[in-house]
Amino acid sequence: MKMSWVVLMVLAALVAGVAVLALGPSGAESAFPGRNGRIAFYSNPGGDNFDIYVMNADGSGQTRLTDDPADDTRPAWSADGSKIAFVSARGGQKDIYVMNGGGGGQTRLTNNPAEDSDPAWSADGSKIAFESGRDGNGEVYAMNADGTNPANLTNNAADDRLPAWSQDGSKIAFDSGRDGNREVYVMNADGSSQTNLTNDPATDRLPNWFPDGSKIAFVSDRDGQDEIYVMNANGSGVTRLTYSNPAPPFAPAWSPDGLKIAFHRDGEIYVMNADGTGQIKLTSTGGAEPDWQPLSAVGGIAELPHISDSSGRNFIAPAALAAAALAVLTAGAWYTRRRWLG
Ligand SMILES: [Ca+2]
Ligand SMILES: [Ca+2]
Ligand SMILES: [Ca+2]
Repeated sequence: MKMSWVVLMVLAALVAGVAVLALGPSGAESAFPGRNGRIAFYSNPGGDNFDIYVMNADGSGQTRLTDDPADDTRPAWSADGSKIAFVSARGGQKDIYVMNGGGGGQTRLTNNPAEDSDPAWSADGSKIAFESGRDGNGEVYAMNADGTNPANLTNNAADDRLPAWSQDGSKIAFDSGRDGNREVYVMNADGSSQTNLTNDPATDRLPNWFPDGSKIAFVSDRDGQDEIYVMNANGSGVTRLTYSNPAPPFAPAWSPDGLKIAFHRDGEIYVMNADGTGQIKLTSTGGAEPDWQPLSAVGGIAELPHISDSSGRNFIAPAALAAAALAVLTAGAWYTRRRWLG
């Protein structure tokens, strides 16, 4: 009898993992700067439907936030870490919803028979980008954060999807098949100047901004199977981060301090250092499309881990932040935004 339960548990875990993978890789939410908070993801440990979960950055404290019989997927934290946009089919079709970070106040934002998916907040919280097929093919839209005034930003006959809003609000990265294979594009937040960043015959997709907007992580199969890469925001300096054998990683999501990247592999959430080393598995009952909560400096610097630069200015960072990483962070807009702390 005991053995039967073990077999059933293993089978249930396998089914959950397969179901997570069947939804496909996605999750291009931006990484907004701040302290590292919790990691949101979606999972189906009971094998019946997907719900949104959060956990601490070390995998502890896994907590379910939604409890609806329909699938709830693709969570995206707001830049101030207070809200989560997500996708739910609870209205009979996939629409964008929003809730408080603790799961309260679940509110529907879109109501369209086409599939609306992959929400991504603007840094000031006033807008949410998403993808939808409502105009006949996948397009990236932006709407007010209350769901009003959705506008088609991409307007291209190919499939455009997976928006990720840069931390200064000026750019939206996305991926598109308009050049015959998937490429990571960037455009201005009003949809102008749509530019191919990857220009590679392979499948390039799933863009996620580094918290200061200087770099973009993405997934490409240019070396034979899907792996996580990083490039500068103009497409230069492509660097491969993962070497997987055999299961490929998907949906990279930078930590708000820029030192870690969460992703999913084989239907479970992992985290690694930003250079690809130190990969650690965080979940064991399924998980997909992690997004890392930014925590703002609401409590003042005294209660936060912080360091000082050579001119004596303080900013939030892990106490163990290496000098090399400090140089990168102080060169970016992320640092400029936080000078007031010092
Ligand atoms: Ca559900
Ligand atoms: Ca399109
Ligand atoms: Ca490509």
